[in-house]
Amino acid sequence: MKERVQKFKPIKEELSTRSYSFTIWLRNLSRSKVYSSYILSVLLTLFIIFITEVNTTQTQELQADYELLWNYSGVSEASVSSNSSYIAVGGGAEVCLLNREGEPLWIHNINAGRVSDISITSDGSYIVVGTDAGTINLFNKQGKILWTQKKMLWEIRDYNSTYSHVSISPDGLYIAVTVDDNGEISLISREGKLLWSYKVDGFPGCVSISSDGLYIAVTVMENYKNSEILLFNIEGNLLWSHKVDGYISDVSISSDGSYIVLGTNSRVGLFNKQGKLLWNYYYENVSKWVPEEVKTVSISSDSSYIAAGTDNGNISLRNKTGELLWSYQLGVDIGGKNIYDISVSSDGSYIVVVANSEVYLFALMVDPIKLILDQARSVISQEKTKGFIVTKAEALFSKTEQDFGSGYYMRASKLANQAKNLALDIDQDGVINKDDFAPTIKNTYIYFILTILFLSLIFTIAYISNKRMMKRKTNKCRLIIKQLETEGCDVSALRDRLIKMKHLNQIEQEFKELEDKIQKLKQIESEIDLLGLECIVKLYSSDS
Ligand SMILES: [Ca+2]
Ligand SMILES: [Ca+2]
Repeated sequence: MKERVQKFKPIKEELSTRSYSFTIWLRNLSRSKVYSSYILSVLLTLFIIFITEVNTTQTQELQADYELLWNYSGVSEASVSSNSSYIAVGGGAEVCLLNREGEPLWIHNINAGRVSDISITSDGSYIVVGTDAGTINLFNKQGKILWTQKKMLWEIRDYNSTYSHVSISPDGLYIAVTVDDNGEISLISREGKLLWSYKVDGFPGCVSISSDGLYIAVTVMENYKNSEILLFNIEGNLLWSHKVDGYISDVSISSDGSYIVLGTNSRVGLFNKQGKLLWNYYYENVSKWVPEEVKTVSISSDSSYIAAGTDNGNISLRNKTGELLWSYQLGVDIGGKNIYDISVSSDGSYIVVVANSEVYLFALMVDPIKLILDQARSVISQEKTKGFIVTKAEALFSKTEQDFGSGYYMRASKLANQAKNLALDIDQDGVINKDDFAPTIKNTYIYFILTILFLSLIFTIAYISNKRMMKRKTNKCRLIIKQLETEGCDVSALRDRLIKMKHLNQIEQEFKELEDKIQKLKQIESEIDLLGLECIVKLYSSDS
């Protein structure tokens, strides 16, 4: 046994050398560890890409500042088209369409009742008017009354009711109506056909339909203490409902139905499409006993801006996260006007407010927007002169100018910032052109490729070192086998097996077994030599 240990000593020494340790490390790496480190690196690279993408898509929040353009008397309800080209207003029996300058385009006197609600399509093509005499009327842009719904509902159903609230989808295809007296919510087509009705337990109040007409938000007053907000789909199925303490004064849904804003008592609340309350903003009490009541709310169709008006004349504009962007106090000299209707244009550039029988148009101040556009324009031309291809930025900027010309100031400012960012960082990897070692290729892609190359290198080194080690071991085995063959042993089967082996540890095992066998054979050989032939004959005869 001693001899065997000594014989293996040189191999052990070899094992302890540094180069061998590195080979072992690589060999281990070539198995399970390398896969986990490979996956980890890929995930890390993807994470970097994700972070960079998120960073580049972030847009600057504009600090809004509005100015009062004009006001118009004799109004109780108002609704604004997408870029404030048209403002439909109603007061008493009069329905009027105003242009952006506050000039009446036409005035129409309805036959029965007073205007209780008004809603205009995004392009101003259709105006739906609800009255307290239980009628709904559809007007076109020219002021022609297309139909009046009274006969159908009153004759088919045997009750008198008041259409208190109406909302037309911005494309004008659907009109959502609530009938408070009989507790019904109805959806009517533009042609005046009743599509469905839904009976609720209580008095339905405000209604708001999304741009694509796919969602309808309705408020219901259950009793004097509790209200409820309901969301329906286009087929009239109730998607969810949410109970609210107190009285809900107004509801407004964004274009795609993603957000629903609610005005109730002294708070404004924002819900998502799934009915989850995202945030609440509470107004402080005006006096010790009287809270500031939220009377009206409106969300821009792009869901970026939420306007709210209170009975104390407070107008506020918030972003989706609830952060206050702008606020204004209407009628400070008379202790605040009672705001009862508010309507924000599609991109938040205009806010129409109705208070104390007057309609006010607030517009975003254009000078700061002009400045943003000028900055973007100069950055794009600068980058162009540096030799960067800025066609994407230029295309976006021309859209920006179009938007600005059409009165979509908020959108124009956002697009201008995006165009500027696109020109400054043409590959949108978060590194500006002048600091970017590859301005036209996203750096994360380069890092990703480098990671792949590095891992491939590790794989190759591990593979080669493994192969070398195997070769060394097999050669050693071959030598022993050869020696055994010259000594007259038949080891052909063992030789074939060793050559076919693909794994190092398998060869090592075989090699060890082989060494053991050789040792045993040598031991027997020496024993035979020592004992001599006589003893063997003796042993043989005693065994038998
Ligand atoms: Ca870049
Ligand atoms: Ca780059």
